[in-house]
Amino acid sequence: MRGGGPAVSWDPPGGAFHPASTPDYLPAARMRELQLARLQNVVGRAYARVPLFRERLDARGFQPADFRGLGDLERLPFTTKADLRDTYPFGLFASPIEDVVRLHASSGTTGKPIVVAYTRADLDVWTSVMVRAFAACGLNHGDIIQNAYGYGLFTGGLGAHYGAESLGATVIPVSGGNTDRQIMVMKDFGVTAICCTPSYFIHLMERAAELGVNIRELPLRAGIFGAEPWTESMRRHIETDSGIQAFDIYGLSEIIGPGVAIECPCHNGLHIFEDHFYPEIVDPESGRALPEGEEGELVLTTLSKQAMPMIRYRTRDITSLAPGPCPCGRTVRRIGRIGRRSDDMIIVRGVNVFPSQIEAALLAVEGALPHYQIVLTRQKGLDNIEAQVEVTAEVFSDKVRALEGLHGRLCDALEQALGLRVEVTLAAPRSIQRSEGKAKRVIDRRQ
Ligand code: DLL
Repeated sequence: MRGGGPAVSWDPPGGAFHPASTPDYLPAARMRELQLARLQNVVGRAYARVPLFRERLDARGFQPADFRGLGDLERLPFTTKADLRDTYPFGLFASPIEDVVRLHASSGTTGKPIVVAYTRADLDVWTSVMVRAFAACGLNHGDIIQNAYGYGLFTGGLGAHYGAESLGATVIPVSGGNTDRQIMVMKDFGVTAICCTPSYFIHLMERAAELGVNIRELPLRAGIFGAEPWTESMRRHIETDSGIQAFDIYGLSEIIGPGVAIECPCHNGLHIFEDHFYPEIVDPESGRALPEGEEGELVLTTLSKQAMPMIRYRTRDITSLAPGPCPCGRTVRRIGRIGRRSDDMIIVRGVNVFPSQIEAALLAVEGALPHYQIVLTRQKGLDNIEAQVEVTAEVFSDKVRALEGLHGRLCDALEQALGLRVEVTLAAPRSIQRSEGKAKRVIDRRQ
């Protein structure tokens, strides 16, 4: 279980894990050498075993042997989600099915899911990056980790599970849902860290308060939150109300699941486990590589995946490579928080709007809660955008004048942020549906 990449070290059985011995601290030049060797290997493997990739390389007149430097990556074709759909279910596998020891799937917005595969060695890599991810959040042997990511075809549950277990922490595989039981577990089992989506944690905080449980008085000190976009305002809300430290974890099924990148306690970007996942940032329109610091679409290449290598996978997630070193001492590069996807842009009356802009604007106004939904409708050919946002019980039971004041402030904040008048509806506390996994923020009724 503890393989997957260069050595990582633990004290004798059951002892503490030492992140300093991981590739997170490799000098950049050594990391580039390692990446090049692994890239050459993965390109050769994909060429030999994945017909779609071979056809595309042949069409370009490019042979794996032509791959001599990291700069050659740009000469390779992209892989997209459509490629996964078109070859459903097993068409991109580079290992025979008998060597595949696990399948996961991610539900698409339409039709069939996309299927992802792991060999034994792939699972070991996944476990090793999740160990490093937890360690980056300051967790170790002795921590009690409540894993509230869903177990099943979703990668969150099992991905976090094996990482936490291999770290030597005590894992509670509670999975998502059953909120009252989650709170009982958190309180009775002395949980020190929790893994779930940020929106679900907010729901847990709210329910805990209703049940008279004060999270601040529990040993809980860290949350490993990801699988959906969230904002700095959301982090502030979580940290202020619960007293825990909130860490952002990023990943996607196509690449491995959770554990592609994670924040350290400096919270200035997410460290990529770049000995296994090679990052590029490209212009989402032209596909051209962008320099460090510029925002664009994250493209990832797996460097060690056997069962399903992904070459230049277009994640559609928009971010940038953070410049400069991190004070934590890790040398691996960082990406900025992923606030949006290239495909979650809403166009309303000709204005481009991202849900994250709406979240940031709403949460900046006192009295608004981080429970909101965006509803799009079309009347007589004209688009309408409505933001439904819950307000605190005090505000809701307050005088009409106070409600009107808040309504006005929210409308103004949104107009300023988006350059668009948004219809705001103040919703009663608990009236917007809570999610146990990824929150559904946008309801598009325009079709
Ligand atoms: O969400 C894997 C995961 C599980 C990540 C648990 C973190 C924690 P998918 O279901 O394939 O995999 O969804 C991947 O979710 O392309 C992003 O758009 C979004 N996403 C994941 N993490 C973050 C994050 C898992 N920290 C898609 N911030 C990705 C913003 C995120 N978006």
